[in-house]
Amino acid sequence: MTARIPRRDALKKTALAAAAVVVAAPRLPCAGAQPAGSAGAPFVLPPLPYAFDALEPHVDARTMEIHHGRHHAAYVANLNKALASQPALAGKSIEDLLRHLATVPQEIRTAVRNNGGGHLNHMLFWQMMKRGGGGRPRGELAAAMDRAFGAFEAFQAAFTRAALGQFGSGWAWLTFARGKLAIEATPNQDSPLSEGRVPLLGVDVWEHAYYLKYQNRRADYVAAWFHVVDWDFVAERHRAAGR
Ligand code: MN3
Repeated sequence: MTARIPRRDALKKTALAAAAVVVAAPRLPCAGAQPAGSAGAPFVLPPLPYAFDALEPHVDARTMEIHHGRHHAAYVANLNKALASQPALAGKSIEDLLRHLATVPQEIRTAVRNNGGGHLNHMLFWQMMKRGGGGRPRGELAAAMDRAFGAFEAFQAAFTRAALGQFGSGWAWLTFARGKLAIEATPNQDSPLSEGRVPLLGVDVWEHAYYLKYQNRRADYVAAWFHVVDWDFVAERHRAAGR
């Protein structure tokens, strides 16, 4: 009996330490600066900035666990594998690589486009969501969105149309370039950065992002996903991109 108490304490401490790691995980800086270790190959899988179940019930814990721990991890591993043959690219940020895909040697360009895009898209995606998110943007972003789309509801409808209209795997985005906000969709893991636009908000519409909970009901997933959007993060990216 007495022997069990220290063991339980030890287990409790281990659980607390693990929780502390999740809680203490720094939010990645947006636009430009990358955390040490993400600045160039080899790239690392950043920890989720919250627990797997933080976005329940809208995005389920099991999906988050597989999506982050397997899908995102695989993009990072395959990106590093591709870059291993190109020491000249070491030290380039993922944004640099994707912005200037044409300068990436042809033999690894598709791998960088797919896996590098997958890495950056998911790093952003985790940060674009939070527990207790949703609602509407505020401040300057809200004003800019009203100017661009008329009203938040009109933005939401157009963004949802882009997400549902993306045939097969891809993303729908709110992007920013040359002072203008736009809604667009990209196939696969293509980044708007490769087209010269800054992704401010994106929803992953690959089936791996929603199939466990929503099966073929992508529309239900997108509608639920709006409840976890971190508009403060989006506003920060908008500000950093130059408004
Ligand atoms: Mn995904």
